[in-house]
Amino acid sequence: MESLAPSVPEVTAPLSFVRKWGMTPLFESDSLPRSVERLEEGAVLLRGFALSEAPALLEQVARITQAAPFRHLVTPGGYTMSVGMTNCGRIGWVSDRTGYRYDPVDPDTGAPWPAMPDQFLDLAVRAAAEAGFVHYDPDACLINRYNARAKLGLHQDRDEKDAWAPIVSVSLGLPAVFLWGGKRRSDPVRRLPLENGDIAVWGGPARFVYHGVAPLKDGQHPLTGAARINLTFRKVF
Ligand code: MD3
Ligand code: FE
Repeated sequence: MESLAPSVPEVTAPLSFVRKWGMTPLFESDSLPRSVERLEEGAVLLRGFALSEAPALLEQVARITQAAPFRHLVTPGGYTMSVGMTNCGRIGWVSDRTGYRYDPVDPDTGAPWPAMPDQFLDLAVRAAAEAGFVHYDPDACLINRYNARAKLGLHQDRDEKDAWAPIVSVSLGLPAVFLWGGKRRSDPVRRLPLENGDIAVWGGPARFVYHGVAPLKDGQHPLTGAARINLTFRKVF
C-alpha cells in the first residue's frame, strides 16, 4: 500500500552544520543540539552547550576587550605567546619575565580587570553542575584569542589554590584541536576537536592533566572572523 505521508523536504540543517555555523534553530522552542560526553573521571565535554548564547558571549568579550585589550604575554623563559590574552573577574592570569601570577589589576592599565558578566558566571555554573561539580564559584575568567597558527603548548594549570574545583572552557568561533594528555608530560596525547559552542569541564581527578591547543587552522567563522575565542573559568582562591 502506498504511504499517505507526503514527502517532506529536509528543512532543518543537520546538527554538524548548525554547530559549525552557530545557526539558530527554526523554532525558538526547538531543543538545542547538545550532548554530554564523559572524557575521563572528572572531565566532561558538553557539545553545543553554549551555542545559542555564543553571539551574546562574544558581545561581552568585545566590551571587555575595549577596557582590557588582548595582549601577547611573555613567558618567564622570554618567549612571546602566540595566543592573545585578557581577563575578566576579580583576578586575572598574567605572565612576564618574573613568572606567572594571578593579579587583581591589569598590568597594562593599572586598573582592575573588567567585572565578570552575569551571563558568563551563570553559564560556567550551569556547565560545572552538568558535569557534577556543584557550588562552583569561579573568580577569574581568562579569555584567549587564537588567530591562524596560534597554539598553546602542552602544560598543566597549577597556579590556582583550589585543586579540585574545575576549569570550565567555552569554545567560540573557529574550531580547534585540543591536545589532551595525562598526569605526566610523557603520557600519550589524544586529539579532541572543539567547535563553536562546545564546553569542556575538567576538575577533581582530571584537574592536573597536561593539555594544549594545536596550531589553529586558517578559516572564517561568521561570529569571530579568522579567530577562535576561548573562555576559561577558574576558581583561584
Ligand atoms: C584540562 N586554554 O588557558 S581550555 C589555558 O582552548 C588553556 O584556550 C586552552 O589551556 C584553550 O590554560 C584549553 C581547556 C582546558 C583548560 C584547563 C584545563 C582544559 C584543561 C586544566 C586541566 C585539564
Ligand atoms: Fe591550560
